[in-house]
Amino acid sequence: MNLTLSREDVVRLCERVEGAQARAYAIPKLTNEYPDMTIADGYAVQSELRKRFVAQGHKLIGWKAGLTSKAKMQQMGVDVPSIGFLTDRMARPENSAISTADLVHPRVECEVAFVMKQDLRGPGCTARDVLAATDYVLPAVEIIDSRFSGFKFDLASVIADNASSARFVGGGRPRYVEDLDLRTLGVVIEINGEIVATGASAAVMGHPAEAIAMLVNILAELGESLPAGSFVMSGGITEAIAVKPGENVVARFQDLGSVSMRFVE
Ligand code: 0L1
Ligand code: MG
Repeated sequence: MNLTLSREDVVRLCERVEGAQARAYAIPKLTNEYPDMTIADGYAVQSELRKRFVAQGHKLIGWKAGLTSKAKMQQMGVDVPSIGFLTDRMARPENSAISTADLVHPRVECEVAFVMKQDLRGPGCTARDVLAATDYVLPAVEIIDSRFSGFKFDLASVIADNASSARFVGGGRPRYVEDLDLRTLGVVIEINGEIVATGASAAVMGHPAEAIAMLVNILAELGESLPAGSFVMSGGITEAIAVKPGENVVARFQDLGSVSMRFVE
């Protein structure tokens, strides 16, 4: 991986992203100041943030693949997927009230989440390896929150901002992968009872397990692996939908049940 940032710059950018996440304010994309920033630099800032959170007592519970569907890539103007880490502080229970006061640009995505029963290590991890290492899958909603002003960003900046990770809700009906066709699961997102997006799980790289394999292979480039017990989200099946206080969101997944939450001030 091609690093251009010095250690001091990585720490400085990590503090900037951490401040924006913790106090919910928008910041300019990082490449305004560091135009040569690479994807590897973005991951260096993200890794610094992860280590800082863990040192502060946050528990790393898994990872997410992001920008894994054409709809998402087109929506955000990027052409390569990304990964981010998930901690216990980002988890919210099903049917809970989620505050928007501590978020900058909250948007929801419906995703298939995997819970792993075996460690996985890249490079060369395949979708078949992922399916063999999966304990079960369940439906999830990710609440992403880009901290960049006016959604103006590039891949290096998004990756530094932990791929816009903010909150997530898992729920519905956990199922074994052998009992499902994970490529053809239909999903519908409703806001206040109205359908706002529909899709099928093949939108995620042809099969959501492909996104998890990609994630494991990126982890290998970062010198990391995916431990058994991890909760891993495979990426939004439709474009992301902006949410605001007063909205009830229900994501209905074929064969996996539904996941609900409401947004409040
Ligand atoms: O979860 C994701 O697809 C990551 C999205 C990163 C960019 C955005 O904020 O939409
Ligand atoms: Mg997502």
